[in-house]
Amino acid sequence: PPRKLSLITPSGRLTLGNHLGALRGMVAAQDHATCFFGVSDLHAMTTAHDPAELRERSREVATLMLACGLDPERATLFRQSEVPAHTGLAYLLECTALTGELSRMIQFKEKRRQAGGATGARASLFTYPVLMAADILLYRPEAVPVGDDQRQHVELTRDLALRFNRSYGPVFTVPEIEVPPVAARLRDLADPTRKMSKSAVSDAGVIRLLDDPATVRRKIGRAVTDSDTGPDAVRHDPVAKPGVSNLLELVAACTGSSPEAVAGGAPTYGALKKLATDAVVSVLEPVQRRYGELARDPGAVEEVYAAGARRCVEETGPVLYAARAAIGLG
Ligand code: AQP
Repeated sequence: PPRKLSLITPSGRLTLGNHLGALRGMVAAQDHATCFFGVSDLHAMTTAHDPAELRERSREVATLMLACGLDPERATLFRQSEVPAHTGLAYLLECTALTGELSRMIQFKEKRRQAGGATGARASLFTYPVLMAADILLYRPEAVPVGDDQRQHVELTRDLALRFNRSYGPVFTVPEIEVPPVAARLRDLADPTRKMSKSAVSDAGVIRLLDDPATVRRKIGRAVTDSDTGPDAVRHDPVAKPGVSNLLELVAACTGSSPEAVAGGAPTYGALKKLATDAVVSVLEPVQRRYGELARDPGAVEEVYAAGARRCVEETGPVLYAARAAIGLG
């Protein structure tokens, strides 16, 4: 079976976008791939963070991954920080990477600006793509599915792996870049020009996986639409009607339908928002029920992640060992 690695960063509380765009696909992959699914807690420390909040968010993400259907019998679930090879290999790759190529990373440039420039941005923000390369190379996936925002980082991963192999010997499997099947790309309900993000500054347009039905209804009720009152106001046209199209896509993704079909069943914006609320509540209900059960037994969740970490230590140890030996250590 193919090998698959996916990480979710606890940089905020998980959103419906994370569920529809990532977790659902991870659940499906469990049946046909050897899966490693991680909470990338180290990646949540590249910008200002609060220790207690990080711990709490990591715990919540770990529990929600199970609540969404990830199954420790079929996939290995772990926290990145509990598998020392990630940082161990990252250093060896830092000795392979060049400051020039890291300086060119678009995400670094953007996030450095947001963090207040060179005197506010952490060094880990600069080296983050190298840690990501280590995350990937340790698990030897044949391919990495990437959206546009991560493409440059996976290209760097390939460059580093090829350079290391050329300089020191064939240690790494160089992953192919895979264009993922079009997954739902949810936008912020309050600002449909941006994607729904767990680290968004305002919560108003972000549906969290643990939002109760009243909160879902309120956020969808206030979702931005437009002032079109024509007979065909409810239609899928992402350029002219981003807010309405986002709601149509949201319902389609939740119900396994198409935006056009959804539009056919919703004559007004009010009807569309009612459909959207019902669809989201039905998707969240089983996740929240399962989350409630899991949250009552945090020890059992911890045991799943401890077992996953042990499995990952076994899996990654030989790769790190080979890289250390090749580069001249030990
Ligand atoms: N709005 C979205 N629609 C569909 N999929 C989404 N994903 C994120 N937002 C949406 C997918 O969820 C996974 C999470 O990956 P990540 O934790 O590495 O963070 P991210 O991609 O940067 O997601 P966020 O929620 O926007 O987090 P922040 O705010 O920290 O940047 C990925 O598979 C992503 O595609």
